[in-house]
Amino acid sequence: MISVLAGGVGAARFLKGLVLAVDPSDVTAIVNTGDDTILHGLNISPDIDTVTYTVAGAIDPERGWGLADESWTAMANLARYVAVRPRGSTAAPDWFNLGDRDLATHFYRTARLAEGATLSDVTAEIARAWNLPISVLPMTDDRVGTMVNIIEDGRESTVTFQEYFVKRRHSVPVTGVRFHGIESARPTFLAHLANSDGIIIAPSNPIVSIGPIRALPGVNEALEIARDRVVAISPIIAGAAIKGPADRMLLELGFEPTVVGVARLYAPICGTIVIDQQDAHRRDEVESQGVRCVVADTIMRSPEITKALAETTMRAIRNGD
Ligand code: FO1
Repeated sequence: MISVLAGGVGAARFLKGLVLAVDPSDVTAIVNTGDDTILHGLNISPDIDTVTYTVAGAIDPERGWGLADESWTAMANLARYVAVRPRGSTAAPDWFNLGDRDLATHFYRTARLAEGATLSDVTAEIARAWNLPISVLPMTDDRVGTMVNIIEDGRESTVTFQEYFVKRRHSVPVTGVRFHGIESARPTFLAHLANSDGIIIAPSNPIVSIGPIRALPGVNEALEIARDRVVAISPIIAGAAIKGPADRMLLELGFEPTVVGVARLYAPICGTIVIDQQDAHRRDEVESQGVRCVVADTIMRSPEITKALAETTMRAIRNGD
């Protein structure tokens, strides 16, 4: 069994290549739910949906989130209510775009959770509806919320992850991140970690995508024990993130936004780190952090390149013993 610790777009693209390189029925994606939010009374799990839609081949390829061939009639009609919304009301949140087709997923998830199903159950049902060849598991069935401290107009405040990422287009400085509810949340996947032949840390944001998964009670310790079977793919290439604010966020929170900084963060829990060929000259510095270093093409521009990256990652797992 292969477990993949996953955030959103980068992880989803990697999984799409992994299923070409190994038997997909051996793969479980363990997905961050710290980005989950409730809007319009709907339970929205963006990273789970990004993984599901991408592996299903249904994702919008340009945006990297939401469904292809989407229409936006429901969103357009919200404008009518924005105009009459009383001051202070959070109804009609028009800053978070939910496509008409995508809404069906949130309707189903919300209704099933209201019936008492767990998020794990519902996620498996949605995966089945999309004929996914892999298993998708939320990191926890309990509510965890990533909260971001930001500075805006010179003032510090705390907002939810989506209020930072989408509403403010991750354009404001971050001074801290915490995971509300994490202490009492139970991970769904400790047995998976113990039984996995390999654990892959996908190329996701180390702070807000992999961070919540690691912070669940018992997970970091389980990864330390499994360390020789854990391989991480750096989401940072030549000092920058391909997509999203990972580079800026690392810097703002006092970490080095380079492959060396990523190696330092992951060294306690991973035996090998895969870095991009553009960073090949930093191999010795990465290894000086106490991890083995493998160089590959990590920019997932095509299914062939992504499959080759997955094969390299699998070889690194096998050589970890
Ligand atoms: N990202 C945006 O930048 N703008 C949006 O309006 C937006 C809507 C959205 C709806 C459903 C969904 O599953 C994802 C959505 N995302 C949107 C992406 C999401 O905010 C991020 O991908 C993750 O939370 C970060 O991994």
